Amino acid sequence: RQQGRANSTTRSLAYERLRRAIQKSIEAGALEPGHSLPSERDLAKLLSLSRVTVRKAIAGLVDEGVLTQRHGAGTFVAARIVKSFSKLTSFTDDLRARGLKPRSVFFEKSIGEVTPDEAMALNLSPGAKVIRLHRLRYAGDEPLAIERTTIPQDLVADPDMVEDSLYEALDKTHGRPTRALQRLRAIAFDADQAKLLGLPLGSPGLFIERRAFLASGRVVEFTRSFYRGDAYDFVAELQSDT
Ligand code: 16G
Repeated sequence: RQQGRANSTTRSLAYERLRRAIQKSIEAGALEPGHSLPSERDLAKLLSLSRVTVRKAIAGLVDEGVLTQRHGAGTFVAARIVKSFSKLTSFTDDLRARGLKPRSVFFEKSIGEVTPDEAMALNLSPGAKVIRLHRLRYAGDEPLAIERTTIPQDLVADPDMVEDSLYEALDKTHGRPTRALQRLRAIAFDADQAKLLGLPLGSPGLFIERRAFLASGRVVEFTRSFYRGDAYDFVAELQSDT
């Protein structure tokens, strides 16, 4: 028993050391955001550590949001995106500003009749036609968000005008929105969302609802975004009332 206790103490120290070493490499820029780590087995071999030690160190960093794991793809250095909560930007703008490559996979790009909810959000009459987009949004190969957008059809006549970015399509038609109202709420991803984003069931997410207005005052988009909680920081400058 004595022997067992000694071993487990040594192991817990080794795991702490490895955890700190990985953290330091990230801070020093030797391990860059988005880069993958060697497999558990390779790391154990490389560092002459047990797989239990490696697994524990990695699990701790995943819990802290320093590393992320995607099923079947491995472990990555988490790339947190810092986004202003008071600037009206697009997903594409946010990623390009950080040197990342925005990409979308569309599940839906269609024209249909407005639902009561959408009509209220977009100030449309019942029966009006809308364009619907349902997209999984990536930075390179990493999925970051799921978005469902509804736009009045008369503003972007053809859904195929949205190749990847909605705001770039608006640049070519009525211009981008100049104002927006936005609500943010914490959620846990459901099974379908977690699967799309390659995250464990119940992972935290940020639900963000946006109604954006053109300079004319018309509502141009009603979007429900589901951003990965482990990938985004929202920041804002605050001012006191006095
Ligand atoms: C952002 C917006 C979303 C907008 C999209 C347009 C948030 C929370 N949501 O994701 O409302 O529709 O950008 O981006 O910021 P796009 O021009 O790349 O399609």
